[in-house]
Amino acid sequence: MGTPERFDADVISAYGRHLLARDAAGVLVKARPFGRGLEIVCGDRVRCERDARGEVLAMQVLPRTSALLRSNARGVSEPIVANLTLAAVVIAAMPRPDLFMLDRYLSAAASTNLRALIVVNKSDLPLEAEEEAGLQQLQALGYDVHRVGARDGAGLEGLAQALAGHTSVLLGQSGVGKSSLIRRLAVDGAEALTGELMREEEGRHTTTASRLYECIGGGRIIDSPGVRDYAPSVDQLEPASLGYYEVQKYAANCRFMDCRHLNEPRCGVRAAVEAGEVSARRYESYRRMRRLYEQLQGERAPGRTKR
Ligand SMILES: Nc1nc2c(ncn2[C@@H]2O[C@H](COP(=O)(O)OP(=O)(O)OP(=O)(O)O)[C@@H](O)[C@H]2O)c(=O)[nH]1
Ligand SMILES: [Mg+2]
Ligand SMILES: [Zn+2]
Repeated sequence: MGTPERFDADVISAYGRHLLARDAAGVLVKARPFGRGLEIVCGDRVRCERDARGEVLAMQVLPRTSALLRSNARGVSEPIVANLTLAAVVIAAMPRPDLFMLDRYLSAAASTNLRALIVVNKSDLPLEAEEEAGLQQLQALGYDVHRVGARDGAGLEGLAQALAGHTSVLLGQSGVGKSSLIRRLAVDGAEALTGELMREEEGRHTTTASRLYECIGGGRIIDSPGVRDYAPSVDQLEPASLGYYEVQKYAANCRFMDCRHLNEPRCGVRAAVEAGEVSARRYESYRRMRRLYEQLQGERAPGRTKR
């Protein structure tokens, strides 16, 4: 037998040790990682080898331009998706949004210089006043909020335009309609199974693995499984502001350079909260994030390093 055929491919989906990749010609190939040490996620680019029996092995993960990480329960960082340029966090009136979780996604994105935007799906269902106010505060901070309806198609052109040219990921709680949006936004999105489709059969369908699609407006879009919670990676969080823009801004007024903006005297961030320039909810969110950050750092066994 001659030397194995070598080629690079994009990972469309990774589920356990099952990889679906696309080669330069656009052909989908099934592959599996070579050895145990490779951590391959949706969006990765891998160097492959096809052996004599036609089996494809991913030998190496090519350097990532970016990755969104999470902390697992032990405080260890794990990649969720790779090589993305934009994180779109999806919320909806149902299930009831967790704005603190939204903040944690936004702070992870900001900490890693990833563009972030907020998608409010199910525009046919109104949000509670409290959540509406929270969104307006985020908008005032500079986050774009897209109000869309996957069911009736409202606002989707604007969203497709915002995603054009990006590799984006849809993130958020289970049931907010990420896969339903993919079915509208991706040229090849018909395969995205949504709760609605499955209801005809039995129960609800929930996405089990991230999958990359081609976006109608250009660019690529990744559907991801819904989550109950999200904890950013301590390796990725910007330690001073934790990715909270208003903290970054008002920290310039703090008395101490290493102020954590909790109980320190003459804190510029707390002063801004008292003056009504920073929202009390976002400040509370920052405090929770600071506690989470310190807890995750503490939970790490000494000497444990990122895999
Ligand atoms: N009323 C309303 N319902 C919607 C809309 N978009 C999606 N849904 C419904 O929301 C439910 C969940 O949709 P999915 O697309 O499966 O949600 P998901 O975010 O992909 O869920 P996971 O895969 O579990 O993370 C389905 O019953 C959809 O029909 C909308 O614009 N309006
Ligand atoms: Mg889904
Ligand atoms: Zn401070």
